[in-house]
Amino acid sequence: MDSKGRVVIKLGGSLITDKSKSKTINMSAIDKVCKVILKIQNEGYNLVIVHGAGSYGHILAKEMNIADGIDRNNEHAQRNAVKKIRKDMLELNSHVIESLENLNLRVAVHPPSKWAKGIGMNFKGDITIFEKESNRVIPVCFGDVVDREDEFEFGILSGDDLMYRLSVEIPDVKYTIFLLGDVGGVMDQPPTNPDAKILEIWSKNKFVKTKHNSDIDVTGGIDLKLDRAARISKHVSEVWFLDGRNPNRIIELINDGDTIGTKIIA
Ligand code: IP8
Repeated sequence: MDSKGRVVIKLGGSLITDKSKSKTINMSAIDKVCKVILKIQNEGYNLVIVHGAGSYGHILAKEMNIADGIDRNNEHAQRNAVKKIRKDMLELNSHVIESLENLNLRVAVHPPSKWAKGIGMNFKGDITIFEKESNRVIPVCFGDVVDREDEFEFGILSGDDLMYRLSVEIPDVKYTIFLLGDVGGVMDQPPTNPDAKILEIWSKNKFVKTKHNSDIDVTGGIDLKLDRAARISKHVSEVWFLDGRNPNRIIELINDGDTIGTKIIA
């Protein structure tokens, strides 16, 4: 079957792990999303999967100040932490891969520490490896600790920056989906407020007070995601923030053109 185009999906770290407790996996959430990924492939789309770090990356990265690069006074401990976070990210990734493979989906994993250098949207790395897979093989990557070519030596490359580059540079992306762990989309008020409602549309010039737990997240939480999503929406017409706990909404979106969640426009 000819492909209907590509769907790029990020499984947020707060969906696939408990972000507050070191290395706690949410396997049932992963399995639920992977079943939907199978359905999307059966609908005739190619997929690209990115996942966040959750409690397999953010807690130790925060504790050891990895996002700010090398600290000469704490070099040895930091280098050990970099190794440990990379190993933990591979462990988290292996849970996602196992879930996909249990459904007989074929995958190709591209750990950023092996092919990307630098942080932020302009990191260096050959994105074309993600379009070279043969049909129906799903390329997978994740937020990671990467090397930097400057005096900082290493830093954190967020899955949200990977989402930007992959959505914009790989041809034929029809949908870019950010799956969130604890909300149904972008909320009109901090999600802790019981009156908070899901915004149907979010655009950059609309001010929204978001909740960002800076105690845990070393990248940029919802604000980084929204910035990258708005930039992606200049190139991809369907960019959405959806509730990862209800992944069937992706199918609804693809089949009916609409669903519960937030559409991002630049
Ligand atoms: O959760 C962060 O990636 P993100 C990666 O996609 C690490 O922002 C290792 C903390």
